[in-house]
Amino acid sequence: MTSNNMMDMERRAFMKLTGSGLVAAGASGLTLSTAVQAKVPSPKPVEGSFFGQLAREGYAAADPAVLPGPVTHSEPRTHDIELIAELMTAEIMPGVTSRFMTFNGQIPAPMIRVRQGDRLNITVTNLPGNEDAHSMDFHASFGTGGGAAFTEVVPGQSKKLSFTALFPGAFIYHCGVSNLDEHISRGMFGMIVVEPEEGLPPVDREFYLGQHELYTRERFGVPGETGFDARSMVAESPNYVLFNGAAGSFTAGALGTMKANVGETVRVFFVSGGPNKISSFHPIGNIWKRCWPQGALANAPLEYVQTWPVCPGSCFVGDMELPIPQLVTLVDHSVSRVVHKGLVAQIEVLGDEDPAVFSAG
Ligand SMILES: [Cu+2]
Repeated sequence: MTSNNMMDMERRAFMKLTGSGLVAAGASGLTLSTAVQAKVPSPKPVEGSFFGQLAREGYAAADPAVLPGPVTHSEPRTHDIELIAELMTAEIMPGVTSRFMTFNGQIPAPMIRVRQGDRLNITVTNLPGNEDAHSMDFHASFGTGGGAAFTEVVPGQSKKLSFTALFPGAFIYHCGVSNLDEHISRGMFGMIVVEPEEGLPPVDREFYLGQHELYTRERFGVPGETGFDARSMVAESPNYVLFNGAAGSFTAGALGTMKANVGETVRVFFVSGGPNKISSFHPIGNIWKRCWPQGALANAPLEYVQTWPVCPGSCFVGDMELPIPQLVTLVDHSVSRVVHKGLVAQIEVLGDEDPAVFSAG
């Protein structure tokens, strides 16, 4: 088989996965006729929970709409947080599985949300049935290795650390063992949001996405359990680049689109796990109306940004306005990762048309 044929095969597999394919979807090829008939209920923020909810059984993909709500307390609080390393077999796409490494059984790991000045008591547990040591590196904390030097746990072991969230921002946390590149690639990363004391501007709806690249022995879409491939990791040449550990994750043909209503402002909390690739994070068909590059929440946001490079080991917080019904297709604008490697997620915006904003034909 020629490499062209193989690329065609990947593209066909991917277009099947995403329904009518990225271009059609982004250009309103997916019908929104049902959109105007229903309104998406208001989100119910998760309070005090550091476990999310999976988008679908059999996947490790965290439901992007299940995340802790905005901080409401005005005095420092203490949070007890348990992060549990769990090896699990889950689907990347129908018929293709991987042995993922997770915290709390989801990718990305649970979003932790606190206020500047809060105290965090973290317990890191490595389940007895696991095979490898794990640890935790918090970019939100001072401390050697971000805490990784004190939290390395073998299977069956737990360790604790505490830190005060002294500075605001959206930060990654990730496994910090010596072969952390493999562990992050296999799913061990998440986000901690330290809200500034004055909080963040309110929005109507929030989503939580994490991007990472998965290095596998088998090419994209080859059925069966795909093994991890250290050689392609060292070459930084992944077969899969994924949002939340699934191919075509939040599209009609895969785990379903994210939903919002016309007139809402939505916020995307985005963590770039890497381990190696920068994400050129872009909303096709929309604009980052207001965003905090690299999750630097202590600074004034930028406005009307089309694409922002989010480094591995960093985060991004971006708000969008939704004036019309549409599909907003979130991508890394290194678009071969979208067409050939599975990286796409869509927000389906329901409501009434406004021809003054946009009309076709
Ligand atoms: Cu690990």
